[in-house]
Amino acid sequence: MYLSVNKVQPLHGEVEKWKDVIPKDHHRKTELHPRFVIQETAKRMGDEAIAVTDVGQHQIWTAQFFPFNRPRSFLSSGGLGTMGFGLGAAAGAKIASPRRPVVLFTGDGCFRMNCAEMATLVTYKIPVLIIIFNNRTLGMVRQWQKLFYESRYSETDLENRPPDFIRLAGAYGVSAHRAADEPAFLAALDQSLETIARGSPALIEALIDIDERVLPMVPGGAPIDEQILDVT
Ligand SMILES: Cc1ncc(C[n+]2csc(CCOP(=O)(O)OP(=O)(O)O)c2C)c(N)n1
Repeated sequence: MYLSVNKVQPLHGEVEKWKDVIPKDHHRKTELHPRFVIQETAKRMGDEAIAVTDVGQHQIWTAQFFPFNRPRSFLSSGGLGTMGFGLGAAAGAKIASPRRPVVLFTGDGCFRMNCAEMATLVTYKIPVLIIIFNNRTLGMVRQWQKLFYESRYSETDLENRPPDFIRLAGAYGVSAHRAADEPAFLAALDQSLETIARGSPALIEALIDIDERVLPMVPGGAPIDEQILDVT
Protein backbone atom coordinates (compact mmCIF):
# COMPACT_ATOMS: atom_id res chain seq x y z
CA MET A 1 0.00 0.00 0.00
CA TYR A 2 1.26 3.50 -0.85
CA LEU A 3 0.61 6.50 1.39
CA SER A 4 -0.60 9.57 -0.46
CA VAL A 5 1.55 12.67 0.10
CA ASN A 6 -0.95 14.43 2.34
CA LYS A 7 -0.88 11.45 4.71
CA VAL A 8 2.89 11.44 5.18
CA GLN A 9 3.04 14.41 7.56
CA PRO A 10 0.38 13.05 9.94
CA LEU A 11 2.22 9.70 9.92
CA HIS A 12 5.49 11.39 10.89
CA GLY A 13 3.65 13.13 13.75
CA GLU A 14 2.30 9.79 14.90
CA VAL A 15 5.80 8.24 14.84
CA GLU A 16 7.16 11.12 16.94
CA LYS A 17 4.46 10.32 19.53
CA TRP A 18 5.56 6.67 19.60
CA LYS A 19 9.14 7.77 20.31
CA ASP A 20 7.88 9.51 23.47
CA VAL A 21 6.16 6.30 24.59
CA ILE A 22 9.31 4.18 24.25
CA PRO A 23 11.41 4.60 27.40
CA LYS A 24 14.60 6.42 26.43
CA ASP A 25 16.76 4.34 28.77
CA HIS A 26 15.32 0.93 28.00
CA HIS A 27 18.79 -0.30 27.15
CA ARG A 28 20.43 -1.48 30.33
CA LYS A 29 23.69 -0.02 31.52
CA THR A 30 26.41 -2.52 30.73
CA GLU A 31 30.18 -2.29 30.29
CA LEU A 32 29.85 -2.45 26.50
CA HIS A 33 26.50 -1.92 24.82
CA PRO A 34 25.85 -2.72 21.14
CA ARG A 35 24.48 0.80 20.64
CA PHE A 36 27.84 2.29 21.65
CA VAL A 37 29.74 -0.09 19.37
CA ILE A 38 27.55 0.61 16.35
CA GLN A 39 27.30 4.37 16.81
CA GLU A 40 31.04 4.84 17.42
CA THR A 41 31.88 2.67 14.41
CA ALA A 42 29.49 4.67 12.22
CA LYS A 43 31.00 7.95 13.43
CA ARG A 44 34.53 6.82 12.59
CA MET A 45 33.70 5.19 9.24
CA GLY A 46 31.58 8.07 7.94
CA ASP A 47 28.49 8.45 5.79
CA GLU A 48 29.89 6.45 2.87
CA ALA A 49 30.16 3.29 4.96
CA ILE A 50 28.27 0.15 4.01
CA ALA A 51 27.00 -1.84 7.01
CA VAL A 52 26.47 -5.57 6.49
CA THR A 53 24.89 -7.96 9.00
CA ASP A 54 24.17 -11.59 9.62
CA VAL A 55 20.89 -12.59 11.29
CA GLY A 56 19.81 -12.10 14.88
CA GLN A 57 19.84 -9.43 17.57
CA HIS A 58 22.93 -7.74 16.11
CA GLN A 59 21.03 -7.31 12.83
CA ILE A 60 18.21 -5.39 14.51
CA TRP A 61 20.62 -3.34 16.65
CA THR A 62 22.40 -2.32 13.43
CA ALA A 63 19.09 -1.35 11.81
CA GLN A 64 18.22 0.71 14.90
CA PHE A 65 21.52 2.40 15.71
CA PHE A 66 23.50 2.78 12.45
CA PRO A 67 22.54 6.19 11.02
CA PHE A 68 22.30 5.20 7.30
CA ASN A 69 22.60 8.69 5.79
CA ARG A 70 23.13 7.39 2.23
CA PRO A 71 21.04 5.01 0.11
CA ARG A 72 22.42 1.54 -0.67
CA SER A 73 24.25 1.38 2.66
CA PHE A 74 22.57 -1.54 4.46
CA LEU A 75 23.17 -5.10 3.29
CA SER A 76 21.23 -7.62 5.34
CA SER A 77 19.53 -10.96 4.96
CA GLY A 78 15.94 -10.00 5.85
CA GLY A 79 12.78 -12.03 5.58
CA LEU A 80 14.03 -15.60 5.39
CA GLY A 81 17.25 -14.43 7.03
CA THR A 82 20.15 -16.82 6.73
CA MET A 83 22.88 -17.11 9.33
CA GLY A 84 26.25 -17.16 7.58
CA PHE A 85 25.21 -14.59 4.97
CA GLY A 86 27.32 -11.79 6.37
CA LEU A 87 31.01 -12.36 5.71
CA GLY A 88 30.60 -13.30 2.05
CA ALA A 89 28.21 -10.38 1.55
CA ALA A 90 30.69 -7.98 3.15
CA ALA A 91 33.49 -9.22 0.89
CA GLY A 92 31.20 -8.79 -2.13
CA ALA A 93 30.24 -5.27 -1.06
CA LYS A 94 33.89 -4.24 -0.77
CA ILE A 95 34.76 -5.69 -4.17
CA ALA A 96 31.75 -3.97 -5.77
CA SER A 97 32.40 -0.63 -4.01
CA PRO A 98 36.13 -0.50 -3.31
CA ARG A 99 36.08 3.18 -2.32
CA ARG A 100 33.43 2.75 0.38
CA PRO A 101 34.39 1.47 3.86
CA VAL A 102 32.62 -1.79 4.72
CA VAL A 103 31.82 -3.10 8.19
CA LEU A 104 30.24 -6.44 9.04
CA PHE A 105 28.27 -6.62 12.31
CA THR A 106 27.78 -10.27 13.17
CA GLY A 107 26.98 -12.59 16.07
CA ASP A 108 29.13 -15.35 17.54
CA GLY A 109 26.60 -17.91 16.26
CA CYS A 110 26.46 -16.62 12.69
CA PHE A 111 30.21 -16.03 12.40
CA ARG A 112 30.82 -19.69 13.25
CA MET A 113 28.97 -20.56 10.05
CA ASN A 114 31.19 -18.73 7.58
CA CYS A 115 34.41 -17.80 9.38
CA ALA A 116 36.49 -19.77 6.86
CA GLU A 117 35.83 -16.90 4.44
CA MET A 118 38.51 -14.99 6.36
CA ALA A 119 40.86 -16.89 4.06
CA THR A 120 39.18 -15.16 1.09
CA LEU A 121 39.65 -11.72 2.69
CA VAL A 122 43.34 -12.36 3.28
CA THR A 123 44.07 -14.07 -0.03
CA TYR A 124 42.42 -11.35 -2.12
CA LYS A 125 43.35 -8.48 0.24
CA ILE A 126 39.78 -7.36 0.92
CA PRO A 127 39.91 -4.78 3.73
CA VAL A 128 36.64 -5.35 5.58
CA LEU A 129 36.12 -4.61 9.29
CA ILE A 130 34.42 -7.51 11.11
CA ILE A 131 32.75 -6.79 14.47
CA ILE A 132 31.52 -9.87 16.32
CA PHE A 133 29.00 -9.23 19.10
CA ASN A 134 29.92 -12.10 21.38
CA ASN A 135 27.11 -12.67 23.88
CA ARG A 136 28.01 -16.38 24.19
CA THR A 137 24.55 -17.39 23.01
CA LEU A 138 22.23 -17.52 20.01
CA GLY A 139 20.83 -14.26 21.34
CA MET A 140 17.71 -13.82 19.21
CA VAL A 141 16.47 -17.31 20.08
CA ARG A 142 17.45 -16.95 23.76
CA GLN A 143 15.37 -13.76 23.96
CA TRP A 144 12.27 -15.67 22.76
CA GLN A 145 13.01 -18.54 25.18
CA LYS A 146 13.32 -16.04 28.02
CA LEU A 147 10.21 -14.01 27.26
CA PHE A 148 7.81 -16.67 25.99
CA TYR A 149 9.12 -20.03 27.31
CA GLU A 150 9.87 -19.14 30.94
CA SER A 151 13.65 -19.04 30.46
CA ARG A 152 13.82 -22.68 29.41
CA TYR A 153 16.99 -22.32 27.37
CA SER A 154 17.49 -25.06 24.85
CA GLU A 155 20.33 -25.40 22.32
CA THR A 156 21.19 -21.69 22.52
CA ASP A 157 24.01 -21.67 25.07
CA LEU A 158 27.48 -21.24 23.54
CA GLU A 159 29.25 -20.47 26.83
CA ASN A 160 32.77 -21.96 27.04
CA ARG A 161 32.53 -23.35 23.52
CA PRO A 162 35.28 -22.95 20.95
CA PRO A 163 36.56 -21.25 18.96
CA ASP A 164 38.63 -18.50 20.49
CA PHE A 165 37.83 -15.90 17.79
CA ILE A 166 41.04 -13.94 18.30
CA ARG A 167 43.24 -16.99 17.85
CA LEU A 168 41.10 -18.17 14.93
CA ALA A 169 41.52 -14.80 13.19
CA GLY A 170 45.25 -14.97 13.91
CA ALA A 171 45.42 -18.39 12.25
CA TYR A 172 43.98 -16.85 9.09
CA GLY A 173 46.31 -13.85 9.30
CA VAL A 174 43.58 -11.38 10.25
CA SER A 175 44.53 -8.72 12.81
CA ALA A 176 42.15 -9.09 15.78
CA HIS A 177 41.29 -7.38 19.08
CA ARG A 178 38.98 -8.26 21.96
CA ALA A 179 37.08 -5.54 23.85
CA ALA A 180 34.98 -5.84 26.99
CA ASP A 181 34.42 -2.15 27.74
CA GLU A 182 34.15 1.20 25.96
CA PRO A 183 37.80 2.38 26.20
CA ALA A 184 39.05 -1.00 24.98
CA PHE A 185 36.60 -0.92 22.10
CA LEU A 186 37.67 2.57 21.01
CA ALA A 187 41.34 1.53 21.11
CA ALA A 188 40.54 -1.61 19.09
CA LEU A 189 38.57 0.48 16.60
CA ASP A 190 41.50 2.89 16.09
CA GLN A 191 43.91 0.06 15.45
CA SER A 192 41.51 -1.81 13.19
CA LEU A 193 40.77 1.25 11.05
CA GLU A 194 44.53 1.72 10.57
CA THR A 195 44.80 -1.90 9.46
CA ILE A 196 41.98 -1.44 6.98
CA ALA A 197 43.53 1.77 5.65
CA ARG A 198 46.64 -0.30 4.89
CA GLY A 199 44.46 -2.65 2.80
CA SER A 200 44.05 -5.63 5.15
CA PRO A 201 40.97 -7.00 6.94
CA ALA A 202 40.56 -6.59 10.71
CA LEU A 203 38.35 -8.13 13.38
CA ILE A 204 37.03 -6.91 16.74
CA GLU A 205 35.36 -9.24 19.21
CA ALA A 206 33.01 -7.12 21.35
CA LEU A 207 32.03 -8.92 24.54
CA ILE A 208 28.46 -7.98 25.47
CA ASP A 209 25.95 -9.09 28.08
CA ILE A 210 24.30 -12.46 27.48
CA ASP A 211 20.86 -11.00 28.25
CA GLU A 212 21.09 -7.82 26.19
CA ARG A 213 17.73 -7.50 24.40
CA VAL A 214 16.27 -6.17 21.22
CA LEU A 215 13.30 -3.89 21.90
CA PRO A 216 10.65 -3.07 20.90
CA MET A 217 9.54 -6.48 19.62
CA VAL A 218 6.30 -7.96 18.31
CA PRO A 219 5.41 -11.40 19.74
CA GLY A 220 4.65 -14.16 17.25
CA GLY A 221 1.11 -13.89 15.87
CA ALA A 222 0.47 -10.43 17.36
CA PRO A 223 -0.44 -7.40 15.24
CA ILE A 224 2.18 -4.68 14.70
CA ASP A 225 0.50 -2.32 17.20
CA GLU A 226 0.92 -4.80 20.07
CA GLN A 227 4.60 -4.29 20.67
CA ILE A 228 6.58 -5.13 23.77
CA LEU A 229 8.33 -1.87 24.62
CA ASP A 230 10.10 -2.86 27.79
CA VAL A 231 10.69 -5.88 30.01
CA THR A 232 11.99 -5.93 33.55
C1 LIG B 1 21.05 -21.04 8.82
C2 LIG B 1 20.12 -20.54 9.92
N1 LIG B 1 19.87 -21.33 10.99
C3 LIG B 1 19.05 -20.89 11.97
C4 LIG B 1 18.44 -19.66 11.88
C5 LIG B 1 17.50 -19.18 12.99
N2 LIG B 1 18.14 -18.09 13.75
C6 LIG B 1 17.90 -16.77 13.51
S1 LIG B 1 18.80 -15.73 14.46
C7 LIG B 1 19.55 -17.05 15.24
C8 LIG B 1 20.59 -16.79 16.32
C9 LIG B 1 21.77 -16.01 15.83
O1 LIG B 1 22.73 -16.00 16.86
P1 LIG B 1 24.00 -15.07 16.81
O2 LIG B 1 24.70 -15.18 15.50
O3 LIG B 1 24.84 -15.35 18.00
O4 LIG B 1 23.37 -13.61 16.85
P2 LIG B 1 22.65 -12.79 18.05
O5 LIG B 1 21.17 -13.05 17.91
O6 LIG B 1 23.20 -13.28 19.36
O7 LIG B 1 23.00 -11.36 17.73
C10 LIG B 1 19.06 -18.28 14.77
C11 LIG B 1 19.47 -19.61 15.27
C12 LIG B 1 18.72 -18.89 10.72
N3 LIG B 1 18.17 -17.67 10.56
N4 LIG B 1 19.57 -19.34 9.77
